[in-house]
Amino acid sequence: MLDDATMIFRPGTAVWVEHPDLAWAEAEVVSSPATPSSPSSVNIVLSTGVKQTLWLVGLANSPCEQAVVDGRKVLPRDTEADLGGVDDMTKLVYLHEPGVLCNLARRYTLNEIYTYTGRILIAINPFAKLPHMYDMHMMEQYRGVQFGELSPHVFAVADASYRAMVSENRSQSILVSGESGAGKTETTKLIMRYLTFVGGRATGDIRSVEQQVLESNPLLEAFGNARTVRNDNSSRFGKFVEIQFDKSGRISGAAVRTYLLERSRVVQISEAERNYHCFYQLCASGQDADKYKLAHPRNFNYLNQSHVYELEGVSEAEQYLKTRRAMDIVGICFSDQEAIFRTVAATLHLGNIDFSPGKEFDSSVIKDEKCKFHLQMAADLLMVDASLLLSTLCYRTIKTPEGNIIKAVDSSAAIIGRDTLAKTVYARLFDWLVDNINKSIGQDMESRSQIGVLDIYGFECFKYNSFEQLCINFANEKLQQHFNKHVFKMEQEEYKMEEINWSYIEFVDNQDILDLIEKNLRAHPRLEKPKLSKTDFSLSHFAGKVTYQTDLFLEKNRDYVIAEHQNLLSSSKCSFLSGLFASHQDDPSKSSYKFSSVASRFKQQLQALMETLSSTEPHYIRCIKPNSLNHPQKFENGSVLQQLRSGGVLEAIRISLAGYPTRRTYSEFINRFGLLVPEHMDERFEERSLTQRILKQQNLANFQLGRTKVFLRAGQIAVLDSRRGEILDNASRTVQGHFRTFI
Ligand code: AOV
Ligand code: MG
Repeated sequence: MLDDATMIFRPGTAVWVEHPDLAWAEAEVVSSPATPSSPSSVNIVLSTGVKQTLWLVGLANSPCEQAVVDGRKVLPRDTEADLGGVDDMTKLVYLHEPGVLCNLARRYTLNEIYTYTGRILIAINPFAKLPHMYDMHMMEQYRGVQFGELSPHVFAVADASYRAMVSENRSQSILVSGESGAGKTETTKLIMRYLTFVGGRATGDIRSVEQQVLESNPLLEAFGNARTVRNDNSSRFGKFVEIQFDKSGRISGAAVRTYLLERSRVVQISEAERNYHCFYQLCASGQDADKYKLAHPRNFNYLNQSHVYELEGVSEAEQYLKTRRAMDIVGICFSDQEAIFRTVAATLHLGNIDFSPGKEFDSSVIKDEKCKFHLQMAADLLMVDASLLLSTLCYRTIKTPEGNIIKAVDSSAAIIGRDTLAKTVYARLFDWLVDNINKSIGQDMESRSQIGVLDIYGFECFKYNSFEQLCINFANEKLQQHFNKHVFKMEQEEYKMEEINWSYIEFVDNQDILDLIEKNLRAHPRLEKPKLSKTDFSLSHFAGKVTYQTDLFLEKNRDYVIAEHQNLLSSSKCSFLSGLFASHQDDPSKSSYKFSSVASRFKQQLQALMETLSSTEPHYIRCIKPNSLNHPQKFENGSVLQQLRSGGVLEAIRISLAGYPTRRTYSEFINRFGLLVPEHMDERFEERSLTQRILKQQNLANFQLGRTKVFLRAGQIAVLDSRRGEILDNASRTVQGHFRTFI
């Protein structure tokens, strides 16, 4: 926000005012506050378009409304801003919330979906295919071109990271974030496509490293993406892909790391959502579906909890073939492919095994003949003994000092056991796919430089927030800290380059909340316990306050395989399946009996990720979802603002505001403000000293003169603009006066 004392509310000044629907609305000052140094109330008139909306939404009685507003909620507006917007926010005359928002909205209308904020790329989801935006010609255009020379583009970021890696021999990372449906995965794929374009060998080999890297995407999406209410192709896991390059800048290997796959979806889906795509693909696969006795998804418990079976514009049968093709390219042999889909089919049959209460107390029996069929099918496909599968589900072994006791479980416990088995098998299958992709593509151990691309869930705040949201938001706090440090460093570098003094910039970081989550949730200003609930707690994250419900925390945090399930699956005659469950027995540190927690594993993974990232030069892409309907050309101010806030873009601007947010080359400055010193404009002037003269003459002191630019503190440019406005007004009045005398 601007420095109140220096903000001048001269009548006629163009301003932004806070607005309940539009976030910020255009207005003009009618009369100044009593004392300019404490502008508690300012009389403004809303601009024509806004008046109309106020009137239509019933906030005003007539379309021409004046209002008295709190002066602290009024910010200066640049009336000379280009209607097409600026391609870099740092070029804005006023770098503040409404300025940023209005710039993005103007650009979005023109299908300019990319905008820079310095080195950060903001990408607004167009929800439509933009012609030629990502074709070969476009990739060629961006190749080797200085960052900032062409219009902002995801290819420009990819190219800058590639060139920096080649020339400086330093690893790079591109961090893509944003809320669900904002376009992270699509952006990540475009980056990978660009990197394989500049770093590929162009051999035409269908199983080249770069093809394998690209094909890992559809494969992981088939098994790890699903339809949610927010996104038809929502990634249900986080992903970090490291592409390795050899000395000559050619791709020589790659590694994929994944984070926190949502396991619960395998057995439970909400209305309007779907299970993982692979289930529907297999059901639509024709011969293969027949082979595994599959039918329409509506026949399976794990799929029919929601009534959405199809996705708009998607043929599951075609997708199945694409997944198979991706498996071929990635190097999964035919027999493994068969085993994978057999396991997927087995999971569906498993979900149809229902239980009824048994004759004895707290026991269960299989419900009916249909369920017996599914039991047999599941056992056949998993290649395990059907009676062992049944007893695994209906009985539990309890260890006692006197020996093992076998105890029957009731039908609801049998169903929970069945679901746990399905989730375990699926999670292992997914991990196997990731491991296999890594083995098949191969790691280049000699590679000294890599480019890592991170596609990770953004900050989440729902009505009901559970364990997953805490993990996700914790990850975002970590990444935010990394981001802030980087933005701060970049600012300092610019000051250093311009040889100005920057030592007194304050920097607030979020270490306190990281400590709070990581170490212990003890009394802390950022922690609140709602009075009416024993189990809830709220955390004030950098992006806003979130209340977490802890009832399922313990259960969701458990990460071990039940001994009976381990025994059953390791007895499978299918070597693929027994392999999935065998390796852990050999490795005592990974013993499936040992209790471990999802949170501790995630924390470790995150730590490793942060270490990797800190050894790289980062590039940031913030994806923004312009509206909740996933429609093109619809820009919702409030929601975009919230995303800019949670993506740290406003934080970056805040850091910038704490220093010298306005920086102009001397000639730009003189073009705009030269008229303040007309007496000097005729002389042959030196730009730097003339700039100094203008600022001194206006009694401004909060500025620094760099080598090529002048740096101004927040609020200074508003003062200059206000003086400039006065001069222009006087000049036009004089002209009008002359004109009147003339006629
Ligand atoms: P996400 O990765 O950020 O969500 P996606 O990358 O899956 O979001 O994007 C969602 C949808 O938006 C895509 O399926 C496309 O239809 C559309 N889209 C995104 N980017 C573009 C683009 N550049 N051009 C055209 N359409 C685009 V999630 O994975 O849900 O957090 O968990
Ligand atoms: Mg995604």
